[in-house]
Amino acid sequence: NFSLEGRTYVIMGVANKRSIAWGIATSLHAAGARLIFTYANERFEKPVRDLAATLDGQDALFYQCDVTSDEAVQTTFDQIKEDVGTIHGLAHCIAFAQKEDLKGDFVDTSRDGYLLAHNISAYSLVAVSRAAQPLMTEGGGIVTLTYLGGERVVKNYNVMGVAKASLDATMKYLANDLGQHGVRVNAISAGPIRTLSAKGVGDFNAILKNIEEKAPLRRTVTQEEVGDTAYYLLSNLSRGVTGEIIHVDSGYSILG
Ligand code: 0WD
Repeated sequence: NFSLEGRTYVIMGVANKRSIAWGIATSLHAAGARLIFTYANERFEKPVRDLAATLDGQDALFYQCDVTSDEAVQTTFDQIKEDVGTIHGLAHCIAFAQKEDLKGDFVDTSRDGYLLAHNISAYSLVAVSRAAQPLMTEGGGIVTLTYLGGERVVKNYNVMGVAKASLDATMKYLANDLGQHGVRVNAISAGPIRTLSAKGVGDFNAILKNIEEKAPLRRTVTQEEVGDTAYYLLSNLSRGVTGEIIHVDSGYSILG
């Protein structure tokens, strides 16, 4: 039940070695899984291929998939179906908002900025789940990444917090739809981690420092720690768990 030998997982959202998606990739690889990587555009193809080449004995596959296009998402999963047939799960590690919407007052968010953040960060989970579910012929797991800013107001997180609230609800409705097909859908609420995307959030260093001072574990979390929880959620160990948000955040979310 611990091994992912003979199982295939799609990992969406590796931008570089700091990406949370990469932490998930290394955890699943260590458990014996076969990996399929998708990247948003050709700019990320080489970095993703180079990273995957560092995984010993991994025979990974690579596909371009811009999640803002339903056609691109469908084409990607059609191609994966043709190339490998069955998949056992998917990690959705994708989000985007305009930098100007990640500081100042939320009330100033433009309609375009609001829609863009929701399109890439929340709707994409619907599009991807719809396309991936038919490939999970032996059942499977879908994991997405969320953040505390969707549950409460976190300074500067603004429109991304509202998009994460939508993502959390999206995850639950999908869990209800896909459960009958043996597909479980869950989210990991990660504590702040320094990544490319995190750079866009205003005063991110202050957010990290606050965790080190106040979180029960008095430290921030790592990509690997998020990766190991994704491994749990994508393995049989969590077979009774769906529609759940697990906080991997040094306990910060329990604080008032
Ligand atoms: O503190 C953090 N870093 C946290 C991140 C705390 C809690 C949650 N998260 C979430 C993020 O919101 C996101 O959903 O984790 C997920 C992964 O984020 P990350 O690992 O922090 O960020 P990063 O390494 O930048 O990967 C995000 C990737 C993009 O990278 P770029 O360089 O383009 O920003 O999301 C992908 C892309 O690879 N992405 C897309 N993929 C397909 N189609 C698209 C798109 N249109 N747009 C962005």
